[in-house]
Amino acid sequence: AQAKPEDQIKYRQSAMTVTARSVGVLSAMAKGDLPFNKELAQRHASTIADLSDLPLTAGAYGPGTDKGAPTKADPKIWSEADKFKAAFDKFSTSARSLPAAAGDLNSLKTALADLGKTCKGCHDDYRMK
Ligand code: ASC
Repeated sequence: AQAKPEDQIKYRQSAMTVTARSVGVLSAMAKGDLPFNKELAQRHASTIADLSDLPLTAGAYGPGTDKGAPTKADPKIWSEADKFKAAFDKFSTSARSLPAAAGDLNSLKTALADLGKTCKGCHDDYRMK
């Protein structure tokens, strides 16, 4: 059974909130604002990877989730659903490559830069201001 629309919205926003915190920790390490710590980096990388495809696969953009609760979701998510899914898949593919890269600061930096592009790729087109 599908969750209620407002719960789907909460779910996808929660996943992105948790993801953003973990991206923030890894970014701080990449910038040198936080000392690189392999275990912590891998833990946050795994969190990002694990959460990355849930909004798509667990049902979080279903009917009625384009309005109601506060959402910045752009109507194009539904009008060009295949393109949205492709952009989301790029993010998830990049996210799932993070854990293997997070054990080394240089490979983490590269992987994180790639991930950032896929975040932005979706947000530019599918998140309203
Ligand atoms: C973050 C965050 C995003 C991305 C994006 C990368 O930490 O919340 O949406 O990184 O800014 O381009």
